[in-house]
Amino acid sequence: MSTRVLLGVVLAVYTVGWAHAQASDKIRVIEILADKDSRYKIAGEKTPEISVKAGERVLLRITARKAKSHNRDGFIHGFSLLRAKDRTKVPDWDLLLKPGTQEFAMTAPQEPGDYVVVCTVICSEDHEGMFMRFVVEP
Ligand SMILES: [Cu+2]
Repeated sequence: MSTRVLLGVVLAVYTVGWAHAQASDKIRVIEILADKDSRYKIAGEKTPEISVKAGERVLLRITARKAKSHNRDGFIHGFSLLRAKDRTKVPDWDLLLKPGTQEFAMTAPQEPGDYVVVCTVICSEDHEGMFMRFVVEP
């Protein structure tokens, strides 16, 4: 293979890789830890908080670590979104977590405002403290 052909191949592979990276950039990935101490955590944030645009598509990559207990189906934490003002559930945002890392492709609520993420599995005696602020911006 000549150097020129080889360069062409390298360039083609590079270009395809770049195009792929551009395409996947369109969906924002939000990494969350649902930890064994019954707390949500986001790397680099002292108080974890998620902020999205109304209707934005996001990929939640959630790693769950088992706390003291789990529910009958083996889920170790939950991840449910409620509207802050009346604590009503947001449709489709009612996730259950297994041990390990899992991904969920989600669409943010259309209504801007304050929301709260709550754990729906009684994961330990500290389960009530497992929540996180979630803001939808216009
Ligand atoms: Cu929990």
